Amino acid sequence: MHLTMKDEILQRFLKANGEPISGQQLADDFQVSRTAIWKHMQTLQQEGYEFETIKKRGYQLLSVPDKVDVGQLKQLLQTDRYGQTIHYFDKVDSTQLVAHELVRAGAKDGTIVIAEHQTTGRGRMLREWESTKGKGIWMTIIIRPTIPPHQAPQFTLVAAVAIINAMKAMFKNFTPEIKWPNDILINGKKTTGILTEMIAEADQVQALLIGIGINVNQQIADFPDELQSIATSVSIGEGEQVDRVQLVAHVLQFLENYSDHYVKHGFQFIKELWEQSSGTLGKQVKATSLREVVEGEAIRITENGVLEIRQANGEIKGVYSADIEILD
Ligand code: BT5
Repeated sequence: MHLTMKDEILQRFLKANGEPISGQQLADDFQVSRTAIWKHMQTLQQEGYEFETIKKRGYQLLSVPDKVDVGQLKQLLQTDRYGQTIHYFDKVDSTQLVAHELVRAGAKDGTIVIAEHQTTGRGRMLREWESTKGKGIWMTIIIRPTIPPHQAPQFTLVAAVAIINAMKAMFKNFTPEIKWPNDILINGKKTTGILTEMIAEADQVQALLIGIGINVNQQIADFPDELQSIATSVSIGEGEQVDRVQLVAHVLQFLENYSDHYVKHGFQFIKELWEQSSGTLGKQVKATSLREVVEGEAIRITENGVLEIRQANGEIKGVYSADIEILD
């Protein structure tokens, strides 16, 4: 991954553990003038990094802003494509809307849009997604898999298992569960929502826009009243402040692996992972879709990602897209 000089300067300060580094030293190392170094320092300060100038010793990094640091993210990422192009914003209406524009402009497979704050974050069916500033991961990944349009909904499940396994790799104090189709729950409350949108021709997907919203560092009081009883965050589950950059890097790594695996080898492996983390199968559920309400036991997901429900009269119904209420 190519780092800009500003990113590399920042890395030097992060590795220095609070020790000062002189402007002359940096100028020598990067073979540029001290003025050029000073300009990069100015930019870092504008981005919220605080430095103190210590006479004869140079700049000392005092604090880093609480934001998803793109330089750090680039450094951590070991993916081939996912996250190799990053569009970072302090504030946007919705990362999905920005991603749609980028797709029209020809954005590459794996391009991500990430924002600290969304003013009109979106859920499914134009519902609102609350995106508190600086506390979550509000991100859209543009992917261009070679698949027919009817396979697109399975990517919601691919994304769900990627996020679940990223969380399991990083956190020990909770076990995240998937609620079909697009929620991740911690202790029964929603911590993550996924919104998969598609741009396609009749027989071929042009792009999928996988929107991922993860509540990371909110405390309960940070949520609006109407969400306080149904929402939670990773930090509440884990019991400590969480490094968002690490979590983004893990999610992108798992997502790249799983979507490549899915495109090459089909749904079976994803299905098994999904079943291992399902908080829906075996439960009594009520599925409300635009067309109907189906109640019964959630018995399995099919090869197409459809949820099958056994109703009280024994009849099995497949549900394609719905809101699920778990009854027991
Ligand atoms: C979702 O919709 O769960 C998909 C959410 C996707 C959000 C991401 S953020 C990055 C990208 N850019 C966007 O604009 N969107 C995507 P759905 O299943 O329809 O759930 C929406 C419902 O979840 C709302 O009606 C609320 O009840 C609830 N909700 C809203 N904000 C929440 C939050 N922060 N945490 C937990 N629940 C929330």
